Amino acid sequence: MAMKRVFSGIQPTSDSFHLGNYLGALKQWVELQEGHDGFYCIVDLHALSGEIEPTLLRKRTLSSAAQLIALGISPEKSTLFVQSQVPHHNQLGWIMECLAGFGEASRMTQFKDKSAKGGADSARVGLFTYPMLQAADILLYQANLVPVGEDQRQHIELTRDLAGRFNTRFGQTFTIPENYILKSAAKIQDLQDPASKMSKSSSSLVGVLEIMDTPESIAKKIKSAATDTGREVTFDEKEKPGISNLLTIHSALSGQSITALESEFEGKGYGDFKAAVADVVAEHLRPIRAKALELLEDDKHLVDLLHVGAVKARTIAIETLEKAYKNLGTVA
Ligand code: ATP
Ligand code: LTN
Repeated sequence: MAMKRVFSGIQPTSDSFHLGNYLGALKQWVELQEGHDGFYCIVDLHALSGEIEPTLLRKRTLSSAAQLIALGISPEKSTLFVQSQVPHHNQLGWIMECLAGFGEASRMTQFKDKSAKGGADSARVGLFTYPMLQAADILLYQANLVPVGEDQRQHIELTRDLAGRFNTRFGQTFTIPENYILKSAAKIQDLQDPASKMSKSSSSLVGVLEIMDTPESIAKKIKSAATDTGREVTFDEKEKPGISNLLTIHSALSGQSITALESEFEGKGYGDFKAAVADVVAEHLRPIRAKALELLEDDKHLVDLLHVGAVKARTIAIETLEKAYKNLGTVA
């Protein structure tokens, strides 16, 4: 039986991915490489829906590639590429825009949230059409699985609806991706504000543990993490959101269960526990950061690797786009 195909994407919107991206999504990308045909895309065109800064975009695209490889995405096993190098994403994106209803697109909560942040008048059309481009990303590769966090559920549902609609009206063309929302994946909260998720676009990075942070910076951020009342290290998301978040992080990286950690730190204070979390995070990230920095020393090698990925991606993308055009009645 053919291997199932996995597709996922991440925006190059910051200098470093954070622990939430890693534990919530990227770790699963790495795991799914085994036994699956992985397509992993740095979605630079999606990033244009936010602030556009040319020098930053280039730097962050290469840094994203270096981090993904350092985290374990193998350019040999998987197809790692940059979205803008495969023009078929935009071509199929247009078709998806012509299938999606205005009302349907208006219900996307990510659009509502993000456009509300900057004031509805300053939101751009690209932010509105973003989910149709995302559907095109996925459908071009006939992906079976799309590993993403819970916040992307609505976009994946829309993708499934659009694929089904196309297939019904114009003939079988697209694989409808299975629901593969990473429920069990850790959801990591901001260290300073444990009520909000750790996020790249956070106004302050003090509560964001970045993959590229130095061990000193990690220790500092964890030390200053919001401290809950009481002094026992116990998991209680309501009463102790800060400590619970740190327990989740420790457990996800060390593999120790939360209950085991609670017993280990029984009778010890928050200080000891925070120091232990800082060690686990720093040790886990140390080799990843070192590998990413090494890769970033040779831009050309990284660019070459991404070109190889784009060539592989294009062959599949062309095939799907041609099928879609043919079924739509365009003259070849
Ligand atoms: P932004 O703040 O720019 O929206 P982000 O930090 O939320 O960015 P995305 O690029 O939107 O990150 O997400 C990449 C992947 O990481 C997605 O699959 C998303 O579900 C996951 N993810 C993002 N933040 C977290 C988090 N705090 N905990 C778990 N998973 C997360
Ligand atoms: N919207 C996603 C990024 C993204 C994506 C995709 C994820 C763009 N295209 C295709 C999976 C499949 C996000 O913000 N995390």
